[in-house]
Amino acid sequence: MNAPSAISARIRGAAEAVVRVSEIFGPTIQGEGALIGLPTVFVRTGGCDYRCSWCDSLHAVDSRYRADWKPMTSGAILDEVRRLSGDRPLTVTISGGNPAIQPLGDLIRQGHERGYRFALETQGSVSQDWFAELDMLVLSPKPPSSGMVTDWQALANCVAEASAGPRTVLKFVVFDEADYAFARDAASRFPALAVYLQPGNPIPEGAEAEHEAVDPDALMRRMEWLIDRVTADRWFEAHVLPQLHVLIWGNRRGV
Ligand code: MET
Repeated sequence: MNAPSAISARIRGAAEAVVRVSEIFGPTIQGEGALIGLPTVFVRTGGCDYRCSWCDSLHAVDSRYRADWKPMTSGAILDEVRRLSGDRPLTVTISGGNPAIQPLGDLIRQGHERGYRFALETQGSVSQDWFAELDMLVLSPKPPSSGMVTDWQALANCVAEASAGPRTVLKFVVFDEADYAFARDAASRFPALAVYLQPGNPIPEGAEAEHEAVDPDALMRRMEWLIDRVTADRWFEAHVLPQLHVLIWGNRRGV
């Protein structure tokens, strides 16, 4: 007779959803997109269904770092967020990896009870019903330079799950003309969503993704190119922003 214990194990499992966490750090500022400059604590989950060629967070993506990912309950994550923020509610940024493959509904609900807000960053390949409980959903479909292919139906499902809840925005990394064309096309499919564009941050030749070195001049030239591109096109709804954290800290982790 193992049915009751199987059921109680399931109930226990549901009550203690475990999230794979790569790192929790802050407070710092959100470095990019719609919430740029806003103080935040980052919760970075481990594991991703994508392998972007220029991934800047491989330590949260590549399974060779898997041993560093800690299984944490929602309660343990919230305790750490509260400790880091001195128990003063702020906007928590959930990133990854792809955080959409983790069970995060409990964390959002428990955090809301304490006054915390939640912004989630994902490529939009996986949707969850708890998207509706977020405060902001940042969908960041990956352009051709990433080597990934966007599943438009999956992205539309993400937008639909969030339609009654958070503010949803689109964020694009743009390295070249093909990426720019991709961003225009993707944005035209979701005309109600605000668009944030940022120039790509090339990982220097031979360097690891986590390497600190960046070339700020090259980044500014890409920024200028992107602004020229957007204004020449009269794409007046798009926001163009640099990655502020890269300008300040390079590719350093934990800031
Ligand atoms: N996968 C998420 C996104 O695409 C988190 C950042 S990418 C490492 O927005």
